[in-house]
Amino acid sequence: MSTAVLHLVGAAVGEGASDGGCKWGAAALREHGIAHALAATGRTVTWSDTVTAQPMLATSRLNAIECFSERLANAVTQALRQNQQPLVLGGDHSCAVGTWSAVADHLRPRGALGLVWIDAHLDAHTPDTSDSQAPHGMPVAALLGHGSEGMTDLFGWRHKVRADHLVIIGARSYEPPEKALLESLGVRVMFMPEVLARGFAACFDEARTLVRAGTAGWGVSFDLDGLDPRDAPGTGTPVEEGIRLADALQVMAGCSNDPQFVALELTEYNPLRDFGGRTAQAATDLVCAMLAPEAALLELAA
Ligand SMILES: [Mn+2]
Repeated sequence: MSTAVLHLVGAAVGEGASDGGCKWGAAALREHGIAHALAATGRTVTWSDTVTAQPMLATSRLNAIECFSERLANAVTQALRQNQQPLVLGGDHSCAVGTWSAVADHLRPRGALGLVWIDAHLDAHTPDTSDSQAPHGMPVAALLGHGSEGMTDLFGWRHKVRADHLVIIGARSYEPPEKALLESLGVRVMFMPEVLARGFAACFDEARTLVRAGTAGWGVSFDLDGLDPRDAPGTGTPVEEGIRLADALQVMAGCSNDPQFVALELTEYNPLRDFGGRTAQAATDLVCAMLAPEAALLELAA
């Protein structure tokens, strides 16, 4: 759907993490010129109002994320109703609950949502298992239907993503209860040793095939900490030995040209740790590669 208008939604949320720096991620990417770079690939780009988490209107951190999720979901729904392609810019990864609940709800009359989740972590905690109680460690569980009702039941229904329609790539830092939940549900996780052994290209191709099968549309939730910190140091929770940026740029280039591709989300950019702006540039290059129209890619290859 790369002919669709690209609808950028800033998700100003850092309350889901222990270090709130990601709250400023979308604003920093905007200032860095991400919209201009996307327009230069040939896409038509529009911004909607930034959705900002409001802890002062909430009763707890979890409640702040629940309220924020609902408001972000409404913004993403508006973009989809206008037949535009959402690009959600986080924000800590708790924003995924709002983003993908909206996409799933939009697709629902036609079928299910497929999701490729790129991340150093599994993000599959629930309030019952999380030591830190940080909601950015919970969106995968919530989308699968486990966790607080305010996160699982947006739009009045649960199980936004089915286990067999979700693939996680790049995981290398997680806790036993998260792995146990995903194993019990049968989610395919490509841990980092598998990515290093088979190569990112083979892994992403397999993941794409899996999430496209039996779904009405698919998308990518890209946590920047899935990348190697040598390429993207400015993230919420960096973990050594990740996916190399050059591989991601090459392998994911043009993936939005698939008519079944619905939305992209980029999360956990922390400008407070991005000295020199290298991570902002990595994030910009990534979204441009993934969202570039066919023509722009052919031009690059020539
Ligand atoms: Mn994450």
